[in-house]
Amino acid sequence: MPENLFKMNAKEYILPGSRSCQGCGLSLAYRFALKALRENTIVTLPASCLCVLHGLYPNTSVNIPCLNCTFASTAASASGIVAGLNALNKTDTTVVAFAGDGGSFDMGIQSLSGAAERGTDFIYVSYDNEGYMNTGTQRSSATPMGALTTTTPVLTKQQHKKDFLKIMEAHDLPYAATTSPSYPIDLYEKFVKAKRIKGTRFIHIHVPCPPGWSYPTKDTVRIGRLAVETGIVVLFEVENGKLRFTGRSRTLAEKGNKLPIITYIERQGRFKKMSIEQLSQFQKWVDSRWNEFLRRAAN
Ligand SMILES: Cc1ncc(C[n+]2csc(CCOP(=O)(O)OP(=O)(O)O)c2C)c(N)n1
Ligand code: SF4
Repeated sequence: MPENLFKMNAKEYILPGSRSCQGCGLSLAYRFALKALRENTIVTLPASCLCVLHGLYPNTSVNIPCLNCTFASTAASASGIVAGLNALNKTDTTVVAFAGDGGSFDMGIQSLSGAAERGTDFIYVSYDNEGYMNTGTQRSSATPMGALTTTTPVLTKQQHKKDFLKIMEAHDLPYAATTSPSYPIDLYEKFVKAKRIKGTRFIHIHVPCPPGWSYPTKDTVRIGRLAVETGIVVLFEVENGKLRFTGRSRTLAEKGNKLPIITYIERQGRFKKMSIEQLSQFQKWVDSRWNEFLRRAAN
């Protein structure tokens, strides 16, 4: 395991010329994930910002094999690739499905649930920029309460984010984890570990998005860190049902010094119409989830 960034795989799998926005949290996350996965990886992905990052045929900015699939079939296409590799007796290839929150929390959930129930041998990654960003910032079930989107333009989103990890945990996975590109070593280590495990592995990555969240492009890493510092995003992994905090979240859990969520909210234009009532509801929701994590990690 690398103790610092210089100990990571030095090879780059995203080439110059990616079409993602300046300051994109997804491109950071993808860069470190591919470094951890290395060669002998096949990625399947639906329409999304990741698809845009990959580029337009016949050009691509990514030098690993990939399949473009439809939203509803992401995990089903991974199952097909796994079956094909098995038929060819190729046991050294890692199959990875990489979809956005819209493609996972909303549109891809049924094929993902089916593949997870069958224990398909693949890694499913849900990268979460908390909206349908590629098509112009529409609300998804992963958008947090109080955020403005183009489909919640006046009153902001009224519901809390869907707890997708709980849904995935209900499938009794051998490995499920959350991570953030603001903590690249945490992210890298989780992919290295997931690659070694058999069966369906699930990784959720919180990826800050400057145009969708309305903050300066230079602040991506800071915004991702504040999400963790406030406990809105909790870094953890669940192996065979046992939850453990990782990285910065472990320190916060030990020291009990997480920040109030306003330090994260006030830096993003998407929350500019959030009401005081919503702010207080959001804080209560974060505190209650955090306490639940503390209880689970103690058992
Ligand atoms: C069945 C279907 N519905 C709608 C679209 C249009 N579409 C393309 S990308 C996208 C947004 C995807 O959002 P998400 O999965 O969260 O990924 P992001 O764009 O945020 O990376 C939509 C709605 C489509 N390609 N296929
Ligand atoms: S819209 Fe957001 S997630 Fe999509 S490429 Fe731009 S910064 Fe990245």
